Amino acid sequence: MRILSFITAIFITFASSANGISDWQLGFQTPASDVMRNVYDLHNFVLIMMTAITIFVLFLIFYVVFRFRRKVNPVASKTTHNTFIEILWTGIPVIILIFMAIPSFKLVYQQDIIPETDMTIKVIGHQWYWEYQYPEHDDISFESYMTPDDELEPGDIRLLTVDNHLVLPANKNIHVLVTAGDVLHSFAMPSLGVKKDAVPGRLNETWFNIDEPGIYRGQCSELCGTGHGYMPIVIEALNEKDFNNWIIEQKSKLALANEIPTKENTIE
Ligand SMILES: [Cu+2]
Repeated sequence: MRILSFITAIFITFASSANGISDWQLGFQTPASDVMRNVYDLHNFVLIMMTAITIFVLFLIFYVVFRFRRKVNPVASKTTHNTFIEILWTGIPVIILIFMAIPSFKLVYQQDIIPETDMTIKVIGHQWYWEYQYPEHDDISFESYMTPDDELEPGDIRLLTVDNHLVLPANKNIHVLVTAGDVLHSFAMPSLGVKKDAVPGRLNETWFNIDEPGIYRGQCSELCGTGHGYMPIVIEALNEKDFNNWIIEQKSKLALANEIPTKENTIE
């Protein structure tokens, strides 16, 4: 049991690091939502089971190879059936699978059933950027492009930095509508336990609740063309007050933009 907890500890150590991301990372990003914590726990639980089963089967193979080799066991047994053992090796795996299935189904429903939500955002995948809309906040909307290498500031993470963050409140249930404007994309945020296909002409929905303010990073996760690797997702979670201020700021920007006369809205 000590070895098993050691193996799990290695994975956990690799997974938890500042900002949830580190060089040569093995394992998951640090969970930042309740759903992801459950995904993480289920993963570790199954990992322990898998490790135990693998070691046990390996032990059996070695035991049979050595114990029944020709030298020490010249006359081979002719046994072909043993009802008791067959009941055992059918029954025990069934019990193990049930133990894995129960938390697994619980998790599937936790992800799938959208609770009462506090706000809705719409995410639209494009070749190769994301568009974010806030239908409940005066239709604020903007596009989010990856920052190219030659424009990165010190401390920016290459391929995971964007010009406009998806700004959201922390500790709120957020309803996410996902679609695409051209081809298939996928909105994936590993630390929140979210991955939803963005399908042209179809509106998919999911939800998440971010634990605390911070920066969270994801990527498009459905091959969508040559720029697929260059459309990261950056969520900036703010506390409620900062988020409300951000909304006010965006609304005034919107109002200002509408006031400036353009060719289309100037009366001649
Ligand atoms: Cu893609």
